[in-house]
Amino acid sequence: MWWSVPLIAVLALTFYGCPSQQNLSGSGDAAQKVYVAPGEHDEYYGMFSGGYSGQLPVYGLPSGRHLYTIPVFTQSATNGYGYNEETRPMLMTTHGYVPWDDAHHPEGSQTDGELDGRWVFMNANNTPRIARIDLTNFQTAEIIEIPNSAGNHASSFVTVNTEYVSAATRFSIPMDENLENMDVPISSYAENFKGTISFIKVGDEGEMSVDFQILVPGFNYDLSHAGKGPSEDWAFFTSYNSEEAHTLLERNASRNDKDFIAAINWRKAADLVADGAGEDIPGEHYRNYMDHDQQLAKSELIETVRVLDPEEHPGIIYYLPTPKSPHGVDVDPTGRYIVAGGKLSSVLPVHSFEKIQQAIENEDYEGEIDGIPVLNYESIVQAEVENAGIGTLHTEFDGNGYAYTTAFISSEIVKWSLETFEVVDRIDTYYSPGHLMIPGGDTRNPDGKYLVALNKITKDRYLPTGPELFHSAQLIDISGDKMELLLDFPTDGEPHYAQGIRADLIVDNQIRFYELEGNNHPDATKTESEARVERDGNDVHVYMTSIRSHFTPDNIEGVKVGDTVYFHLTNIEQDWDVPHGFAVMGAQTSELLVMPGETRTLEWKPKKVGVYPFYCTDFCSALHQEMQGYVRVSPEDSDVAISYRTGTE
Ligand code: RUQ
Ligand code: CUA
Repeated sequence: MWWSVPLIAVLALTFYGCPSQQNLSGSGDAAQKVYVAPGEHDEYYGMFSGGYSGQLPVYGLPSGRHLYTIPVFTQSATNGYGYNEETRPMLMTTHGYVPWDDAHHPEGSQTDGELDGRWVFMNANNTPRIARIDLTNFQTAEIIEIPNSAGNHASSFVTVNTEYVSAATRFSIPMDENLENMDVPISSYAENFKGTISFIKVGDEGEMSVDFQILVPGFNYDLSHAGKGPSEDWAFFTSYNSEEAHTLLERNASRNDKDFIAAINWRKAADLVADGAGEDIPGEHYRNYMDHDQQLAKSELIETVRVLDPEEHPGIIYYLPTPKSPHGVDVDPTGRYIVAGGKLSSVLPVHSFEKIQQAIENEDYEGEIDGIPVLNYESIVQAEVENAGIGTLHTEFDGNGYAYTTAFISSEIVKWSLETFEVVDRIDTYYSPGHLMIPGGDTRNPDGKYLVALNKITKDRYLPTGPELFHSAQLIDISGDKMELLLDFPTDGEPHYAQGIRADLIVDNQIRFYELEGNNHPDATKTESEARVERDGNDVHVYMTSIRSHFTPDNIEGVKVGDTVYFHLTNIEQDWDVPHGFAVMGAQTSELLVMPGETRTLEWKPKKVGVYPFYCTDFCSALHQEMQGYVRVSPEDSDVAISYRTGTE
């Protein structure tokens, strides 16, 4: 019909026109609050998990500027992490080399319950691992695999003095000392599948070791947080699927009215283990760490793990009944309240640590599961927050007596009082927030100024980019009575949790370059006069240097088809922010990006006869384009001898 086109156009405009115009009231004011003038620095580092990117993108807050991306569980072509020979061992596991993961929960190291700016830990969900990232150089310093675990989701949360980092199985699995006995029908879930909750000890230098695991019934352990203040010896883990279903969980694991939070007295368990309690069972796992001296990653295989069975060690774990398939578990700054995200619950339950202790003392149990006492819900619950939104997931705190909870389904953040347990404010988010983050918001001392909503769905917030859209973060001002939306910014990967850390805790400790003198890499070349090429059977080692704007050597002959060539490149610059890159035609790995004072190695197997160019990939000087060279590759049976030079004919 003749009128239908304009009418549809009008309707379309009404419904879809200018969607981004919503909620822009007071935008001049909001812009002021997030404006960080050119040359000025942000007040906070925002460390956002990359989710399925496996990385740790870093944003400045409040500006939302993307500062850096730290490669963690996934190879990164940007700087060669996981591709070059020095960092490949970081991604070693008992499943072989695993160059990808799904990273969920970054957590800053703490001293006395406050962020101390030393490290960030982050979990790998798929092939269970925990990484420690060093904040002096923003590099992954260590990755430890978690044995007897599958789906390391309830991780990596720290205790108040970073004594431990926690981990737990999201997917329970068959567990037996004998590998053959792990081959069981899936339908034998209830009988054969188990979970573990792991405590990874963190040494003074940050070095991690799996200290002990607690054997638990085969539920799905979802999230965790350690206690603080009065509850600092405890850690809390939500679980769902107390039904122990193994198929169609969306229905079969949603039957019970309540599932459990596991409350663990980690201090008591640790003391028991220190006194020799528990049993060592097979639990092969890798620990990979950066040897700072040699600037290369090393892997060690550890064969066993200590486990504690709750039946034999009463007092280390209790179950807190919690409605219904809870997700997040968060402890308020005073350490008195434990808040559970009630995914399928109409109220938001808040447990009291004091009441939990009382109930334990009175043996006020409603039952027991595999030796784990189940406390009485009525005896431990402090309050049920009403109208906290639908699909409540995660809670953070502002340190001023308020809690903020994300509601995924009703797409909002709800602010409620820790005194009256009543909702006092709510704000829409765009759209469907998962976690939220207040800098220090899960510590004893939050900075209650900003809140970041980590949204799962973006739709109309930015220019469209085809079927796939980046997720979105929203910065909300929480300094007043009313929350105020200040800023949207797209995020890389899928941020789950994030940590906001005051910049002044980090900036002063930054390493600007590596001292060449301290470089004890076995293949380092510290001066141009030491640069050389050596043949060792079919391996050719090129000991090479870079400095603005040339490589030494830059002409290499005598390589043959069938050789494996190792370019060991040392960047002999000693200045901040002068990396050099290295790439050679046909290389089946990424470039190298080498920081001043660092050595990195690229493996290359030329397949065809020819002369191959190599060049610097990082724009380092006005003569960066001149920073290039050639390798001549001769036939397999050629008798061209190894030779090399720079600047001579
Ligand atoms: S979560 S799906 Cu942290 Cu809410 Cu991972
Ligand atoms: Cu060195 Cu470009």
